[in-house]
Amino acid sequence: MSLDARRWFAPLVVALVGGASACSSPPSVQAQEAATEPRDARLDWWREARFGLFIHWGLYAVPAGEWQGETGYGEWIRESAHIPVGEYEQFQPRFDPLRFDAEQWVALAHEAGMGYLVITSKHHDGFGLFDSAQTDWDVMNTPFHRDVLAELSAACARGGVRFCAYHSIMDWHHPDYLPRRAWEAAERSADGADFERFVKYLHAQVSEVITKYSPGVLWFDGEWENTWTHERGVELYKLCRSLDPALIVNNRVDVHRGGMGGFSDSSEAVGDFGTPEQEIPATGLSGTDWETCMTMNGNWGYNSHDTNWKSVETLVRNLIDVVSKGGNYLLNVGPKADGTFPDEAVARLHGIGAWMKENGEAIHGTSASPFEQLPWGRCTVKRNGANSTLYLHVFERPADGRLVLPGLGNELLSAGWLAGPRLLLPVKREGTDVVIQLPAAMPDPIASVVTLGIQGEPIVYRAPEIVAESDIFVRPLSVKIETKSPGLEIRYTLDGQEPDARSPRYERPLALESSSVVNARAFHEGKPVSATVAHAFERVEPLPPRKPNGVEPGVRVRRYSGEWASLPDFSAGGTTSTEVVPEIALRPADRGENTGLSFDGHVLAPRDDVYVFALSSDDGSQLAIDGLIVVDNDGLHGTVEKRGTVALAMGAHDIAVVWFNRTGGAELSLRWAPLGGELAPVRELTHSEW
Ligand code: H79
Repeated sequence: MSLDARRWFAPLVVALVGGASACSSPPSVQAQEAATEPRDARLDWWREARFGLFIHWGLYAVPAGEWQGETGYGEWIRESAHIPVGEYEQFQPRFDPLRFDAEQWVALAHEAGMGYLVITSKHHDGFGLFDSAQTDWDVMNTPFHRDVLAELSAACARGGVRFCAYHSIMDWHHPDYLPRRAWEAAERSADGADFERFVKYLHAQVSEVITKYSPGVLWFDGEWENTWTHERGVELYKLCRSLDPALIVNNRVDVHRGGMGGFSDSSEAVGDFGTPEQEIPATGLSGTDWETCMTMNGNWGYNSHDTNWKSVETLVRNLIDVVSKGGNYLLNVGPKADGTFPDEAVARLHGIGAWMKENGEAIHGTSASPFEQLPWGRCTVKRNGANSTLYLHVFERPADGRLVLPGLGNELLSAGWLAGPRLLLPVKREGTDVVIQLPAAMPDPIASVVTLGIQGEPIVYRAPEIVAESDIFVRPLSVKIETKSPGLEIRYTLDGQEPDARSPRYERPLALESSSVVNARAFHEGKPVSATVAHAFERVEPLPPRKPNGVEPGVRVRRYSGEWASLPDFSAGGTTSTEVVPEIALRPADRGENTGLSFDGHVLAPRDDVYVFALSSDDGSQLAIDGLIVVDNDGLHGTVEKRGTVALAMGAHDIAVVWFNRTGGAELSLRWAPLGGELAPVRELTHSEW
C-alpha cells in the first residue's frame, strides 16, 4: 500500500476560484460511510523491533576516508574524490578483513537491543559483499574470498537478530549504468551502455540477495537519478514481493521519497515505509510507517579521521524521540577494513545496551505517544490486555519534581520506576491532569523511565481535528472530525456556536450541502475537555465551461531549452519544436537536462464538481485551468507531488501545464479526480486550431 493513501483525507492546498455563492438554505447533514484500511501485518516484526543496526561496509573501508591528502571522504569517496574506475578497482585486491566475525557483529547489535540489521549488499560503488553469479565485482574476487552476507545471515538466524539488506540502485561501476558522472565521461565512455540491460542485472542481483539470504527488509537507495522512474520502481517492488511475499521494502524503491525528509508525497508511490535520513521528523505521521537512519559520527562508511561522535545520551534520546513519534531508528556503523567495528562505535553500542537492558520494554513493541509535546521528555505506550502502560521517559526532571501528564482521562493503576526493583511512586489526579511526584535524585542521567498503568486505551484530552478533501465544494462535501483518543466523544455545531453537551454527537462523516462553519470539541463523560476548533467550508459556483471551436484530439506541446532554476516565462519565445500529443506526460526524449515544456489544450469536466488535480514533477511545474493557477509546484527539486482544487461546470475548460528540468531526474505526471474519487490520468484532452 502506498504511504499516501492514508493521508488522502488531509487538508489540501485549495485554489479558491469562481464566485463564492452564499447559500441561504440552513446547513444540513447526512450520513456517509467512512473507509478504513487495516494496517499490513507483514510489518509487525519490524514495528515490534523499533531499533536496528545499519552497516555500511565495502571497498571504501580500505582508504578509510583518505585520498591524496584529503581526509573528509566516506562511502562516496570514488565520486567525491573523482577516483578513476581503474584506480578504485585496486582496492579489491586489498580487501582482506581477517578479523571479521559475523557472530560478534550480531552479538553487538543484539546486546544493544536491536532487533534487525541492514547491511550493504551493494553500495553506490557497485561492489557486492556477497557471492554474485552476475559479476566478479564482489567479495569473492578479493583475497578474503568469503561470502559476508552468507556468514551474517546465518549468524543473525542464530543470534536473534533479523537479517536485512541495503541495495543501491545507482551503480558507479557497471558499464550499462547511466548516467555517467560528468567528470569521468571522457575516460569512461557511455557508448554502447544500455540501461535496460543494467535493470536486468539489478533484478538478477536483487533476486540473488532475496533467495540466498532471506532478508526481512530490502532497503533501496540511489533512486534519484534521471534513469530511474516510477514504473521501474513498481516493477522492482513487485519483483521483491513475488520472490518473498512477506518482504518489507523501503520507499526509495520508487522516485517519490520527497528529499531527505523521506516521506513519499504521492498516492501512486510504492514502498512500505518512509526513510528520513539524518533527521527526526517534528511529529509522527499517523498511519504511516517510517524509519530514521542516522550515523553515529559524520560518515556512513569508515573514516579514520572522523571524531565527530554523538554521545550515548544523544543516541538513546534520539531512539526514544523516534519511537515516541511512532518510527524506527536505524543506527549506522561503518566497520574498518580489518573487519572490526571502530572502538568508539563498540563503546556506544555497549552504552546503549546498558540502557536498553533495563529499559528495553519501554521501546520494543511500543507505539507513539498520545500526548502533544511534553516539556520533560517523551512517552511511549503499550497495550497490556484490557489495560495500557504509559512509559514516561524523563530527560529533564521538572524543578518542583512534579511530572505532569496534561489531560489524561483514564482510571489510574499504579506508577513506578521501570528499572531496578520497580519502586512505586506517588501519583494523584489534579482536575484533568495526572501528577506523579519524583524524588530529588533521578536514577538514570540519560532517561529515567516511569511506568504508569491505566485502564483501557489512553484517553487524552486534545482538541479534535476537522478534515476534508477540500475547503470548497459544489456537491455535498464529506467532512470528518477525528480524535486521537477512542474514549472521547466529539460534539459539533454548524451554526457558529460553541458545542455544548446538548450539541449533536459526531458519529460518522458529515455531508455538508451548503456553506458552513464546523465547530468541534472533545467531551468526556458529558463534560467538555478540549478547546473548540473551527473550520469554514464554502459552497462555490463552478467556473462556466468554455466554448472552444474546431477542437482536435490531443494537447499541443512546445519544447524549449535553457538553464533555469525556476519556471521561466515560456511565452517569451525560444521554442525549439511543437507537436500534438495524447497526454500531459514526458516521453523519453523529454528527459534530457536543461529542457522545458509547455502544454495547452482543453479538458472535459464530466459533471459540475470540485476537481482535485495532483501534479507531480522533477523539477518544477505549474497547472492553470481557465487561466487560474491551480497547482504551483515550481522550483528545483526531486519528484514532488502537489495538489490543488478547482470548481468546474460540466464541459470544456482550458488546461495549461508548464514544466522544466535542470539536471538529474526528470518526471511529470498529472492526475485528477472529482472530490471523493480516485485520482486517474487526465485523458481525452483536446486542443483548438491555431
Ligand atoms: O548510504 C548512505 C549514503 O551514502 C546515501 N544514503 C545513506 C543511507 C546517500 N546518498 N546520497 N546522500 C546520502 C545524500 C544525497 C542527497 C541528494 Fe537528493 C541526492 C541530493 C540530491 C540528490 C535526496 C534526493 C535528496 C534530494 C533528492
